[in-house]
Amino acid sequence: MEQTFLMVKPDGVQRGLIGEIVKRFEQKGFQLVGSKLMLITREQAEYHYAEHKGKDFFEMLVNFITSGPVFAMVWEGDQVIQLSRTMIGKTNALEATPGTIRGDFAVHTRLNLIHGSDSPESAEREINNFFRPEEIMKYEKNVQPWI
Ligand code: RTP
Ligand code: MG
Repeated sequence: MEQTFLMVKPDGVQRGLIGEIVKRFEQKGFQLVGSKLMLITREQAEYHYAEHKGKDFFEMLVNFITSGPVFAMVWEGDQVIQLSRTMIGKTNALEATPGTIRGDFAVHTRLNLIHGSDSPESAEREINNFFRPEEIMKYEKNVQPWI
């Protein structure tokens, strides 16, 4: 079963959108297996966004993501990595369509509410950056197999 790392960014926490965002993934049929409200360190942020090191927005990105509490989550389900990226919407605010989280709630590319892992390798790396193994819950959900 696939897992992904999702994180409500400081703007989403400030705007009171944690519940709305969690609701969407629950309703889709994914399973929440880890979550916490936390302040992330500069080291964690730089590691998380290492692929963007050297770009003009890197400093701003690290400053923003460490500026206040984030809501870090691990979600599990079939194809959860790709499907959650679809639910999140495009990075560019002008391309994030209505119906997606960014399309419905965000105006700016840099204040885009939520992060989602973009591949199985990123998901593993990001989960390990933010969670200890004992913080991930394994539990049976009593639902029918069609979700
Ligand atoms: P994220 O990693 O936060 O989930 O977002 P993403 O995959 O959709 O986008 P990515 O390309 O990984 O970029 C990471 C974050 O950097 C900011 N960004 N600003 N041209 C820009 O000003 C620019 N490009 C990216 C966004 O906050 C984006 O979420
Ligand atoms: Mg990314």
